[in-house]
Amino acid sequence: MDTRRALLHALASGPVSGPSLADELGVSRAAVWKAVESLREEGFAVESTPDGYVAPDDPAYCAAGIEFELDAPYTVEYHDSVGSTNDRARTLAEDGRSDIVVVADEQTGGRGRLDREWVAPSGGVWASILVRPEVAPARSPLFTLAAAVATTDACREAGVDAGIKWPNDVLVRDEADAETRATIGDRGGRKLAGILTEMEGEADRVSWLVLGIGVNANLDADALPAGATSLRAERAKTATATRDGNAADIDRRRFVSRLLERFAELAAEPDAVLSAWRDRAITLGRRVRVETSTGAVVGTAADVEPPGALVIETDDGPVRVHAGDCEHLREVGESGSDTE
Ligand code: BT5
Repeated sequence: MDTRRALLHALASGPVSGPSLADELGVSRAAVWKAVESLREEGFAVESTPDGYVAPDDPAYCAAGIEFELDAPYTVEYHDSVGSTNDRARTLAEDGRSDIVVVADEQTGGRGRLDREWVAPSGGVWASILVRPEVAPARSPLFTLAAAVATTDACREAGVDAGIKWPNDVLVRDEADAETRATIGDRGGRKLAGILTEMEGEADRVSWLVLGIGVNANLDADALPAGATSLRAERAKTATATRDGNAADIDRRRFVSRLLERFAELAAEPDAVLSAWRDRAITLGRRVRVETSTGAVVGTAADVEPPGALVIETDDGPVRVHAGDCEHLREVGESGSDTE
């Protein structure tokens, strides 16, 4: 463990005396002091007290803040602003790195799937996890599902009742209003988060996977595209906002830590991912229309099968789709006309 990491680890359990940490690690006192200074420069305000160095009460949203007390095997690289955290993670992958998470406060060139734009102003959670799992490329969709489960759980812990729309949107259930329906269609709810997975693989093994996760955290709805919502906007609608005074903002540091811990748990146990995904899905049982590269499939979403295919019961029997854009359709008998 490097000195910075060891210092962060030690700070998690109380005051740290510089000289004894230096002895313990077999490094000079100056090296410990340098590590303290570098944490402070990152924004992690280590205090000097008569008992030794002490961690800040309320660590900032920065690399050391996220790594502090993090129970997951990742290093964090933090940027105030970056083009796209996925692009940065891809560069790190090409440099041979792994188990690193790129986090940014703002992205100036955030990307969705199929080169769509992802709006990512300051205040959101924009993160890309770079891993090298020992699995065949065909199993990689399981990691996208795991990222969706981890994101949903972190949103729920933040007090927002999120669910997953196949394959990778995290939504707050809501009936679309007429305008939303006319412009972007009914997604089954307001979009809170999206996931963009990119990978490089050989025939039988994934070389690297980048799971790009974008969560609208402390943002106002008017900074976001139509049909989107944020954790702050949702919390403001509930009692959480009043209990905390006006603090409807979520603690992004804690949020990212929880998301990473949950993702690490699921990534270590890929066989448990599908059932966790089903439990949080809002798509199953719904009438859907999925636009695939070979055309639209319309029917009832019946199940999700390994490694992440949606099974749709159509008039001509079950059809399995592996990728596409999924729209939730109104049930027969619901008011208004179907969008089919
Ligand atoms: C996604 O694409 O939902 C994947 C988004 C992944 C973003 C993360 S942020 C960290 C990492 N770095 C990146 O550069 N990307 C990843 P897709 O399903 O194609 O949805 C894109 C569509 O969602 C857009 O066409 C808009 O309609 C809508 N959209 C754009 N920004 C949004 C936002 N902030 N919140 C909700 N919807 C948004």
